[in-house]
Amino acid sequence: MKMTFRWYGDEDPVPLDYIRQIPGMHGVVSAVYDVPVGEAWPLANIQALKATVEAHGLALEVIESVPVHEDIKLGKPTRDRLIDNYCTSIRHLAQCGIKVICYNFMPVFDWTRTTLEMRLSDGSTTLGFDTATIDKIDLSQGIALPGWDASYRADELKALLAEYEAVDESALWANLEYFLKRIIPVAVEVGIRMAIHPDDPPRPIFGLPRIVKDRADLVRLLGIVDHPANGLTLCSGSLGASCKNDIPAMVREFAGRKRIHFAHLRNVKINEAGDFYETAHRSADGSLDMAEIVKAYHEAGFEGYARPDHGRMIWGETGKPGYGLYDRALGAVYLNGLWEGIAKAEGRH
Ligand code: DNO
Ligand code: MN
Repeated sequence: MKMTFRWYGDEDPVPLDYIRQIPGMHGVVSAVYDVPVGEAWPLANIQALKATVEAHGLALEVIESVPVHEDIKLGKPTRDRLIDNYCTSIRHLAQCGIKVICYNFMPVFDWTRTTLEMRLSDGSTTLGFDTATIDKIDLSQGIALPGWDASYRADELKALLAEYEAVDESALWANLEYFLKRIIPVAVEVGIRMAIHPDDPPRPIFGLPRIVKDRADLVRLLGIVDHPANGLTLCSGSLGASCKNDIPAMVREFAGRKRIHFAHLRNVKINEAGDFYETAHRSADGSLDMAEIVKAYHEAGFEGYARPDHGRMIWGETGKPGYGLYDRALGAVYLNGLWEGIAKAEGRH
């Protein structure tokens, strides 16, 4: 397991020098942020990012994410040109030594929360999701959702949602299949492993379909192109927000099949209604048994990349919610500690 940390480029308030000081840190996962979604990432931009990261003693082998243009998810005629661009990005990334590309296929919204600063009893703040609040939101008034309110103008959002009226789950599957059948052969050719991130949270939202939310979806997805290049980012906190998902079992199955290339490790406190909030990484702090999850990776001989996914805001830190330095650093060290303990215990038997 190679431990990594998400870094948002030069704008990130967490400097690479600090990330390097986290014990056991192999590298960062990042992206080219100044190219509009849908355009190919120029080689020079990727090379510059890689040089910056490596100059700080860290590796850049995972990209999170190369975003998928909405027209591809909608299956519009423009998708062929956009998929060509996506393939060019894959080729350029491979030329720069990238091994894994994380992406997702969620319509319109990436991860969605109803609060970015829920206060916990220890005074820290965290991200939370409340189903009753979500179900009350009227998107025709624009997005009044934390983290999203500035992303689309009200009229743009309305037009985009109208286009999705024709896209149900089966149409979205067909569009994902079309995309995978075009990009995976390119990934195979250049030695890149694609790793889809599951839907977060794992449920339909605002009437938009979501198709990467449970074991059956993952099995179906991997079957579309049955090759290791068509793989997963297994996000414990995203899938684990549904009490129907058994994360250690999913890890055993899919890491056992060598189809997990990137492990997102975080804990969540959940209830039956689907409400949840993100906790510190320890098993005792949330609903997921993190030790069991890490053990499942260890038993599967996992050699891929992992990262502490999100963290709480602690010790007075401000910045991008979920992506502060301190709690994610504690998470990385805890996860590496679990790994070492499990490795030693198994070595004795
Ligand atoms: C949530 C996060 C996401 C993720 C993207 C990947 O769990 O990991 O922001 O990075 O959805 O495309
Ligand atoms: Mn994740």
